[in-house]
Amino acid sequence: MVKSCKASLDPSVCEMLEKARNTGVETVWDRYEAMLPQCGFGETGLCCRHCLQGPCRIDPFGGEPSKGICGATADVFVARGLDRAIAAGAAGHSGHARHLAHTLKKTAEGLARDYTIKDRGKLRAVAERHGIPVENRSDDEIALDLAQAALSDFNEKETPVTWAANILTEKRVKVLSEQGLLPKGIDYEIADIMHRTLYGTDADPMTLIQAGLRTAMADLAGSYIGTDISDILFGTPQPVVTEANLGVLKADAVNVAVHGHNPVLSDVIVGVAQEMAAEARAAGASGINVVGICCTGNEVMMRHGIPACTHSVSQEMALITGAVDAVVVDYQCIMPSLATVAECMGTKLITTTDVARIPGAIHINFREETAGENAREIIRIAIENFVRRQGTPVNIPARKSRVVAGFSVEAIVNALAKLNPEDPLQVLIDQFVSGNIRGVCLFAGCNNVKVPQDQNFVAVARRLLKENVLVVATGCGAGALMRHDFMDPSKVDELCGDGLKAVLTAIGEANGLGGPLPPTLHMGSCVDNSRAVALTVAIADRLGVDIDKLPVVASAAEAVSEKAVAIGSYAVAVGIPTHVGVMMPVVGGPEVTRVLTDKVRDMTGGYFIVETDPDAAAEKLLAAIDERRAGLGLRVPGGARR
Ligand code: NFS
Ligand code: SF4
Repeated sequence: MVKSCKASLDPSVCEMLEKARNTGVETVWDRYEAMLPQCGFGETGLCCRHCLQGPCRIDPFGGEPSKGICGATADVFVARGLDRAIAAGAAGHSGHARHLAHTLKKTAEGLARDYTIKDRGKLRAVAERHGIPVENRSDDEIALDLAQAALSDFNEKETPVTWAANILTEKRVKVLSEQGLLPKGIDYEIADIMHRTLYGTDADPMTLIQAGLRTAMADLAGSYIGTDISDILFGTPQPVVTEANLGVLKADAVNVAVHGHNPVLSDVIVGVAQEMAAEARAAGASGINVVGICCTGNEVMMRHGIPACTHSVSQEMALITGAVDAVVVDYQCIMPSLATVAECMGTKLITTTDVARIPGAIHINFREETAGENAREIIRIAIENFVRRQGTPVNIPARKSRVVAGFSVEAIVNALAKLNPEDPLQVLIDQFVSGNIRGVCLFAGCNNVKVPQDQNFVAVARRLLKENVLVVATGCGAGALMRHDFMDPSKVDELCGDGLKAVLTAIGEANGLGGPLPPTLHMGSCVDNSRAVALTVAIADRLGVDIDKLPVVASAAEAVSEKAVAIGSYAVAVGIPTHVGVMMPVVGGPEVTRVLTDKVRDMTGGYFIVETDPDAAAEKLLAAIDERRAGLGLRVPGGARR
């Protein structure tokens, strides 16, 4: 058995990679190696293809050419590139949100029989936040208005996007409005970026950055809508115990991996799989084992305790086990290479949405109106595949980690209420003041093939936990941490500093867990970074200060997707120091780099920390936390740290 490799910190991944190499199956790491050396112009953002006179590239070392053919400078190149990345990310998150809004609408109209309103309390709470009357009204009436309100946030209006203006502190809304960073409409801002980055349009790096941050706020709005409606339709997460890593696959079961993002599909599959267990047993299987990959895995883990198979860069490894009967995808972060790996390994790849078709996959046109039927068809394909694969050996690495997940804001507040029913947030605030909690760090985003998988997440989180920083995580960042036992309560002793240990234990015990909460709190998928914003806003409101005063930081330690760029940018817009652990394709623009890592502080209070060395990144995040502690007049451990 292979214990370690350059590709990943996770021995299971190394084991599967070895198998792939021995059997000649090509993986993401092979393709990365074949790509080296990567283009230095592109890597620093100094390549432009925005018109047909290009491509143009600028010398990153200040030599010639120093401008594009049209005269665009390095800063214009990188600002335009950044803007388009943010727009693409916002389009992804808000496309997901729009899908959910339509599902909610169809549910309320009685057109989607396989969906119900699971969390009536949240429906009412969200409706009230958006000024929708709830008194003496049916769920369906409220849901219809809410779906309509969400959909109308996509278009340009006289007033700003409500899912941006209604979810923040009053002070933050004022700051954003003064800086021109409140989006007018989600689709409007995305289209505005495409307009201003068109050949010969905006050539001022500052207005380009401003538009980028405004569109990032539209990304937050889309994400927030995604979380709100998912909770309403599928339930608001509460703590669940489950497991993670390739070891959750079962050789004798029909293994169905749900991959992608939207619970509209995966939540129904989870339900249908339970109903169809007998059919699987009749085919000789021990049952149907639904496992998650990437963010849809996080969605069903948070709500149903479905185990996580793997995340992000190691998605091919799930198939390399030979045990996955079907991998069912909706959209986003699905490597096209899955089609080839699936073919080699005898897995059925099933695509389900029109925006994400993959040649070689079976396509099932998943619609809300026929959701149950579609899900049954998918499970049946998986059962047939199970029958076919009997007799072929499978290799499932044994390793798996215990995971306690499900920490929605509602769940966190409930847990705190056991210690202080009148004022749950006061519990956290007292611990901030005492220094038992030094600050909060959100780990988010992906695994990047350029970084040994999980290395940056694990190194930074390990250091911060020892320094009593409360760690919350989402997306594939949560995936990284759960694979290395950071969500196993029994690891609190080993991983956390004494102050944090005391807090996690007190909360855990008050909640009858007979021990601490896990070292890091899993808040959900990437759209659920909205939950981290909501928690931060609640704390800020409770203290009567704005977000940019709080000792709260974020880290996308191994970012990949343009969605991660959009998330990082909204984190900066709402006032949070945000670490990115891979090279951003903006560093070729000196002025833009200066603005994003420094000057933007004057606008929003947040800023980017671009640092590829994880130890240095941890130090910088701690320094950012301590600077804010000092600003609030709170004790800084070990005196002034800088
Ligand atoms: Ni976020 Fe989630 Fe993962 Fe990255 Fe992709 S699945 S939405 S983008 S890779 S964290
Ligand atoms: Fe070159 Fe300007 Fe065209 Fe970009 S927009 S490809 S810099 S001429």
